[in-house]
Amino acid sequence: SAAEQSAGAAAGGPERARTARPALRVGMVGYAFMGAAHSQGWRTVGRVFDLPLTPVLAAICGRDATAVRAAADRHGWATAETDWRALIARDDIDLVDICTPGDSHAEIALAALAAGKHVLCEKPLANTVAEAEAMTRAAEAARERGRLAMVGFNYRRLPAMALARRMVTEGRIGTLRHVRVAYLQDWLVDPDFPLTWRLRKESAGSGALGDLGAHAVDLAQFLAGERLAGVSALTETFVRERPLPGGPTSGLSAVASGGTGPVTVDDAALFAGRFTSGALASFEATRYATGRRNALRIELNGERGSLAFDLERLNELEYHDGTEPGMYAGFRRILVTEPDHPYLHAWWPPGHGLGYEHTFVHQAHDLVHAIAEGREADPSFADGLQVQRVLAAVEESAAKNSVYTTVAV
Ligand code: SOE
Repeated sequence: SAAEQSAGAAAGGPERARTARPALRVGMVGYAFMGAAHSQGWRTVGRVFDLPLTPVLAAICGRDATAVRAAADRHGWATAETDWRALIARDDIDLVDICTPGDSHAEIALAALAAGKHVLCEKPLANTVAEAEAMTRAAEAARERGRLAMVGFNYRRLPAMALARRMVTEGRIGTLRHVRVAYLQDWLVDPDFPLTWRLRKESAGSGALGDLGAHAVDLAQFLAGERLAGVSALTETFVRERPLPGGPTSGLSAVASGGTGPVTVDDAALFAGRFTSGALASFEATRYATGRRNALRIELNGERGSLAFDLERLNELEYHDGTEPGMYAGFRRILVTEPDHPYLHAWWPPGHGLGYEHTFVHQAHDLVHAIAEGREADPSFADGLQVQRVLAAVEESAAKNSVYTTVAV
């Protein structure tokens, strides 16, 4: 219990035990937005949760020696490398965490798995289905040697989403009929926003589709507990030419320099999908929803009830129990901050909510447990591959003006 934990800590119990646990030495490639988020996860997880292995922030890697050294100091990494191959060659690294743009995921993951490392790879798993297939084959071979490969769909680790999954499993909404997901951002509304890597097919694979739609698809499949068997889609690129970026980008912001270049990815994707059970889903992913900064909304409707979630109110989950008498029924708000809610026993007293960054702490928590307990990583590279297949089907369907396109499940 929480009380036992704090009593133990006061007596030096878990604190002593924690340091005596074997280390899991992490080497991370990339140090921008996701690098900072993953650093936060690795740095914090062992201080909050009582883990079977102790994550050690052993090395961070990036091409710019000065910038990566500064990132190491800021985020608490012991050493810095400028070549990911050198990082992977080190025998004091157990796990490689890939936080680079999609065009290098496959190469780094394949090399890390071949070198006997565990791997955590940011979403989307790769830029193409072929790359994701090769990564999944390598992950399956590595699994036989006791190495795990996980894809970073962090929103599964929101306590409200983990609770929603539990409620679906418990039958609280009954047979699923609909899933409705919208992942809305607005950082591209300005046509003068520069042409950063996220807007180029060769670096990002796709646009809003792979960046936001991948989360939407993974979350929908995770909550439903089943896969999409086909989609019908529309995509659009609203601004086709943008200023070239000058200097470093930070987070989602960047500075323009002279000249312009073509946008080679989608700005928005809209698609309908059918689950293997026949339940229907709708998806919207856009970077042009003015005023919606990072709004991920998802609703599930089942024969017995419904669940609804909004990332802008991430400590809340709405639940309608359709079996209650109509007179008194209606959506009610579950405040997901109780110690019995997923992940929350280790955090604050009830009502003292969590935020975006905690998803990365929980992701690290789940991966450490899977490694220590010899379980399959969840979501695995095979799950990441299946999302990639859905993204490819969306592109194929959109190219054929929304012709229904099946997905291999
Ligand atoms: C940018 O759209 C982005 O940082 C995504 O790449 C992340 O996956 C998402 O969590 C937040 O928005």
